Amino acid sequence: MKGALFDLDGIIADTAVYHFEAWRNLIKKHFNAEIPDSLEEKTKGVSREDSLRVILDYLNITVSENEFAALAAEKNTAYVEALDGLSRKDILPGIEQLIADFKAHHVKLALASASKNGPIILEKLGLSADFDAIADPSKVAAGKPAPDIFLAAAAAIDLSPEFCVGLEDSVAGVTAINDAGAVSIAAGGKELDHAHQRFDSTADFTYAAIEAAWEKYHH
Ligand code: B16
Ligand code: MG
Repeated sequence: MKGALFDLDGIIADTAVYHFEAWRNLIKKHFNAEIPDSLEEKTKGVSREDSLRVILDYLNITVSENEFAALAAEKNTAYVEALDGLSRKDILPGIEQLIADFKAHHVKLALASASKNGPIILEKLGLSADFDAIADPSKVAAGKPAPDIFLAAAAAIDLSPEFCVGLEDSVAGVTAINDAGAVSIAAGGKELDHAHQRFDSTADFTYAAIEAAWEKYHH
């Protein structure tokens, strides 16, 4: 195991709640409609534009291209405002120790997030210096569940994906890691059982358990 490819939202920090809250408020304000909790999983790991498409399709709402772009931009402004108070205390359980252990074992770290706000978030969490690379989601052809962002993250740390583990909390993200050829480690419920190794929470992410999973499942 030479590299770790990290998802951000739901793995490093609990920002998923802010994403969904921003979508909820936007849809309420513009269409006076509610979005059900069941849509949250369908927007996890999915790009801003694809998330908006999922929500509008669910509500049977059609908008012009300009309105679509304006809605996506307004959501992002609200989301970034909500991130204002984000700091080290918002790092999810187990993650700081895991990062320290990866570094002690010379495992390189790359961010493989669908979020264009990844660099700002790492900065606020005080983790920027720990990462060797951040894959740019605006430069990959297809978003998760396509493997592209994980392939880009592995390439950014000069590693073939087979030497890497990928850490994810979303259905789309686990599929992306598997198709990239890395070993998938998930935090979450049974919807993530397609991962090579699933834990209930990031608190269970120990270096020893992740290394054991890589030894068992890499090809
Ligand atoms: P942004 P991840 C994803 O991040 C989120 O899970 C998803 O809900 C969001 O729509 C996407 O980032 C895009 O984020 O609007 O900030 O560019 O889980 O891949 O780290
Ligand atoms: Mg995620």
